[in-house]
Amino acid sequence: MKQAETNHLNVLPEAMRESVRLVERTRKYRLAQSLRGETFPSLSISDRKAWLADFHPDQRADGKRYLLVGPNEGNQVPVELADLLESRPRIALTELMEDPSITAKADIVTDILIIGGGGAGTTAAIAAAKAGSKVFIATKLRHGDSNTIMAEGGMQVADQECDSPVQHYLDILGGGHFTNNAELVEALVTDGASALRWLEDLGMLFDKYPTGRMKVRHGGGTSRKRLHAAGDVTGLEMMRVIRDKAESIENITVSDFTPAVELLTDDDGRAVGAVLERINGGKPLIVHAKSVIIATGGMGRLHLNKFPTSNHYGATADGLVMAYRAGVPLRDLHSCQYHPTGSAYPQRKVGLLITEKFRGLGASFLNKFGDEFIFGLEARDVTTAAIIRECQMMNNGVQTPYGSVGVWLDIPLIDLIHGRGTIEKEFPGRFKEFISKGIDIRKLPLLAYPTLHYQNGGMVIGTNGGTDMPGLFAAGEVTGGVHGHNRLMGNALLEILVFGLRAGQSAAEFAQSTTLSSSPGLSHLSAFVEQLEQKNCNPELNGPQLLPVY
Ligand code: MEZ
Repeated sequence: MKQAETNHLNVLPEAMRESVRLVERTRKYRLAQSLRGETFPSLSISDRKAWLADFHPDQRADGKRYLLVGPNEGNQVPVELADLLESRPRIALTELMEDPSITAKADIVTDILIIGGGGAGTTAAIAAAKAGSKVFIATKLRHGDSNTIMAEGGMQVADQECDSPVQHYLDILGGGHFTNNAELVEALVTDGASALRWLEDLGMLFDKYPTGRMKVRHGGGTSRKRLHAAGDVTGLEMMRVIRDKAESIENITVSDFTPAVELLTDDDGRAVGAVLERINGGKPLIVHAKSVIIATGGMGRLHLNKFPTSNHYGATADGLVMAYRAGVPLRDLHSCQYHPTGSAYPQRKVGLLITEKFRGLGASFLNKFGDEFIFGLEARDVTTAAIIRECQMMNNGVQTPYGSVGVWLDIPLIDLIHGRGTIEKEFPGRFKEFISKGIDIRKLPLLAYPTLHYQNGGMVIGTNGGTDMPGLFAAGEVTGGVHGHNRLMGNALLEILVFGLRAGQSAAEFAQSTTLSSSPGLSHLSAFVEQLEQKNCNPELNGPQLLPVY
């Protein structure tokens, strides 16, 4: 082969180069197959079940423990989460727990307190303000810093002629292995088209054909093309318009760098505000509110099972911890999503998301011999199990010089299938990210291995976002039920809109039907600490954790 034709390989160590040459050799067969409209065969149902049971990280016997106290006592959950749910309150809380006169005095009074300034929280704020409420958003980092902005490949909405909300509903239930809350799924798919229109009206720039028609793609486990994207920065673009809208509304105040660390409840067992810590130091802030919405996102930064993560730095399960101590039940916490394609090379990019949209446009999975081993658009949990099996059991993974392993995602195939320039146009974010490390994804496959991506379970909610606790609502990744034990791509961005809007509206209705409480306090927290003591739990951790420990 001529020098110029192989230069793109020089960025890789020799051992990996050899494997890429095999990928390049098999590429023409896969191209021909794709042009004939053929795909690698899907797995049989029995293989799916067996591979999930044997290789999915959720099924590992280690890494979990039983909860000893609280509404989910007796449930097995990941150790890292269990330790936080049963942690001690943060130091700053001690004085407040002992002296109720402190929590009785408010620094901030509002109709609705929203904890979390990502996609779900900000959407809820817009809905609540529209319904006439005064809203205060307390966010841990800056407004918008969240998993929403990390979402790349798109949002599922059944708005095409060949599709329907029913079809979408069936895909979600199947993808979740029928463990979903069907009413929540129905709400999600029913509101899909109006949520999409809402975003368009806010000015979101979706990918479109010159005729103005939306481009739609396949995601894993979907029976129809219904992924609507903005390049490979869909969440970032979504957050741009939602944040701009919220910041233009007078009734919404946003407080950056002030994470909530505990809910305030009253003598009637109602959620009536929260204690906020100031990241930059200083006295905690006491917020009194008529209703509260938790929208704190997920827990990827707990690095369950020691996996890398695609998540934002703020994803430390804070909302789950606060809700749990206040007695709100959680569900499906044993179930997490390990996205099949986290980056596995170079080392500085390990865990970074390589969007599923690459597979939606034809990129295939290959082992170290350049052989395809799984259909690229199986549901996520199955694909993840297949990659781990290929590396661990078959020993067919590609070794990196850092001792890690991965499989190839053959991205250059996309330009061959769809025409030159497609990769740069459809994936501007990832193209720039990797070219900065000398890796040209138009020419080189990327090495991938599963990365911790999403918390499938969370707070139990109803279709209006309400919880068991009066005055407490929740939306987004902090909740459970919509996706059951496995979320399909693109349904998280839809969820934050649909349930953000619903929770915002419902919290506003609740706030309008009530008055501020006269007894905001932390008695639920003292009771929780007492339960820990009764069970001889002696936690070392203080929670919520707020930031990852590295
Ligand atoms: O919904 C997701 O998790 C998503 C859009 C991820 C991706 O692969 O891009």
